[in-house]
Amino acid sequence: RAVRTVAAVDLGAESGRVVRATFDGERLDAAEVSRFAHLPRPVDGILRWDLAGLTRDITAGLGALGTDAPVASVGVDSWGVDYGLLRADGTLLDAPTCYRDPRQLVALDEALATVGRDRLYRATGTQINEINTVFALLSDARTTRRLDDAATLLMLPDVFHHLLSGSRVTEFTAASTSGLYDMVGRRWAVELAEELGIPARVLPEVVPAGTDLGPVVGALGEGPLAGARVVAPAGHDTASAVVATPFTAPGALFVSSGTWSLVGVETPHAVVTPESEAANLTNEGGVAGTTRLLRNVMGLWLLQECRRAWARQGLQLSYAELVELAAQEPELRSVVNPNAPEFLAPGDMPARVQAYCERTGSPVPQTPGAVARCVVDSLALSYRTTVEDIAAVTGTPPPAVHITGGGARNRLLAQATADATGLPVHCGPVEATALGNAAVQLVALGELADVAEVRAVVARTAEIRTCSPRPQARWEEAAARLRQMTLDDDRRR
Ligand code: LFR
Repeated sequence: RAVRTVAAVDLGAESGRVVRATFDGERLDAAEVSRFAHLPRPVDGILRWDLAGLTRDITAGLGALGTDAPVASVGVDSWGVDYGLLRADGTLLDAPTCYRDPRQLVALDEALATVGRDRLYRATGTQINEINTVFALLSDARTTRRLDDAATLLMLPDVFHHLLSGSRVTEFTAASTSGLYDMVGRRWAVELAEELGIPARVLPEVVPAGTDLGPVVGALGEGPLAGARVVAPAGHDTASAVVATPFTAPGALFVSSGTWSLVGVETPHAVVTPESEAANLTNEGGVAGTTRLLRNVMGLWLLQECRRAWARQGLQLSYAELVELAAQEPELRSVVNPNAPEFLAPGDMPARVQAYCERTGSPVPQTPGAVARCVVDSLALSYRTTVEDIAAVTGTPPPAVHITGGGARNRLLAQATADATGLPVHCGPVEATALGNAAVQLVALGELADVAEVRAVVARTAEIRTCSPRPQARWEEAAARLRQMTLDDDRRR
């Protein structure tokens, strides 16, 4: 059987990569062709992504694919919620804004005052979270003139699909992160947009994952991508990661672990009930009609921001060194609510963790190892309370946990997750997102049958490590403390 090659562009909030994926009928392998760091910066008073830099780095990465093996197709996935705006002539209006801008919290309050929490949740099935697109658009409408000239909104992966092929549509999984898409009715929540003063005319046609968006155009269409199609994968990175999660049992929990930890289960339908609303669980679109019922738990962002803060003070610690130091610290000494609002924006994260401990009466962690231990334990505890909330809403406790993404390398976090949840934790694949992106392209090309086959192929190809739980009463007590802190933080919001 001939080997099929596709290119997956996977954009994370801190770095992006271009991956060459090959399928030989047995194995699905991913080889990184290039990786590039990027950072949002303020432009015109709003934190924005470096669109020009990303475009340059993606173009260079695709150029480096080489011409040895023909590339059948290319697709882009990225973090959710952010978007670009096209003018009527198809040019991009300006650089896409970043969901970590404090303007979004202001807009969230305005939306709550305008239509209320129930309306926002019931019209969409999306958790109320300041990062959602709807709040950025509300802020655009009320504080800028951006929307005056905007003809079409494209979710971020589709901004790059547009640059590659000229397409002007948005893929479903990406649209589902907006907080403006009705996950039950499967259409834009047009009425909600209008009630909020967001012009519904900018909301584009939505297409399913696996849609052929046309040939690669322009200079790129003449290099390694000559003859290649642009095929929309599951544009939302979390959706791509879950496609390539080799679940060992029905109803198992996924933790897609990168900048964020997305903690949830795959369900056949959106779950929009008073219970899911009270638990603020979100419904995100998956491939082949599925939904992910999940919560955004803070992720490795906390450790990455800590590393950046220490580096500014002259202390360079690799990620692995930091985890090593944390492993030497006693567990559960200090616990924070990792989802507290003060941890969202970039800044001096060790100081914020210390201040949180001080305020809530935990011993204040003094060393990098102690701060990192506190973060790891707190994340694991937050996974546990999310498991409990999901089980209460679905009525089915998950039998196991699958951690994918960069966090699947962190053994300390995996063991803490097993201990906190009392469940076996399977780690891997680390490159789930790129594999899932490629796999959906391969399904569209007719090389793989469906998601079940994708998962079977990933299970045979990837290296999966399992941690067994060592349940202890201390995790119970700590989880109760986390629940209390979460209630207090929600009251402070
Ligand atoms: C993960 C992710 C989450 C989304 C957050 C912000 O990378 O896509 O799913 O909620 O980033 O976009």
